[in-house]
Amino acid sequence: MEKVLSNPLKDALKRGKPQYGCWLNSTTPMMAEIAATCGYDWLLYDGEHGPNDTQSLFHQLQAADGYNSHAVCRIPENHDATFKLVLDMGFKTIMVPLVDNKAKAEAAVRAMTYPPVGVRGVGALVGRATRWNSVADYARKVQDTLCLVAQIETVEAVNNLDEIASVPGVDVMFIGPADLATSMGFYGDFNRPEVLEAIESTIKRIVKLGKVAGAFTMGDLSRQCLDWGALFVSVASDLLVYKQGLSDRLARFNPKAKVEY
Ligand code: 3PY
Ligand code: MG
Repeated sequence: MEKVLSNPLKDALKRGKPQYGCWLNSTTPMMAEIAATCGYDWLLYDGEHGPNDTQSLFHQLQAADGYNSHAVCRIPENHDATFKLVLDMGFKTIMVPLVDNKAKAEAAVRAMTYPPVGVRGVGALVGRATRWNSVADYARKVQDTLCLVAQIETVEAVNNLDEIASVPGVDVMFIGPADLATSMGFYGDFNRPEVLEAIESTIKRIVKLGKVAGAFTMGDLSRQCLDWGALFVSVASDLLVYKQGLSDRLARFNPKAKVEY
């Protein structure tokens, strides 16, 4: 079980240790707990592209507590009220989609920080983050244990990379290849050479700027991103592994089985 006022993922990244993650879109506590038994450094609960709501995020977080995989929450948008909800639940690492410029990065940092610096509302004493008022001094001590992962996934964000990296409180800059490819005009196709070149050069620039680089990857791209200097890399997706595993199993016995759409 992870201590309330600690963030082993952030600590490991500071030490330059690669952290391998799994993307979870299945939205159920049982699937989250199964994933937590596999030894990933982090599990991402996807509030942007999965049918998650506040309750499902909360119950997955509870189910997978007690294992060693750090919980990361991707929120649906860069919105103050959403940060507040998931931070009060006890998520400490928050991924924010579409951080395209400095103003959006600063807004995310403010949403994760208590006044007078930021705008996070004070209510964690009735939340799981403080184990319901069991952790004294939470508000004063929590900030260093929070980790902000800003998604770099548009041409605009790549163009504004230096400015975004200059914002204190942005801990990780994380490439979303699908949105980046689409923003470059190649609808979702992140295997195109132009997109792979953009991913490589962006990771290398992030590292040069002194920030931790990350990327959503699968298969060969995971290895390449690690070789290019990324430390925070997703290497699996629960739903894609599930579907592939079920299809492969059936194909051994009935290679012709398929469903028409
Ligand atoms: C993307 O590829 O756009 C992501 O955000 C990763 O899911
Ligand atoms: Mg994306």
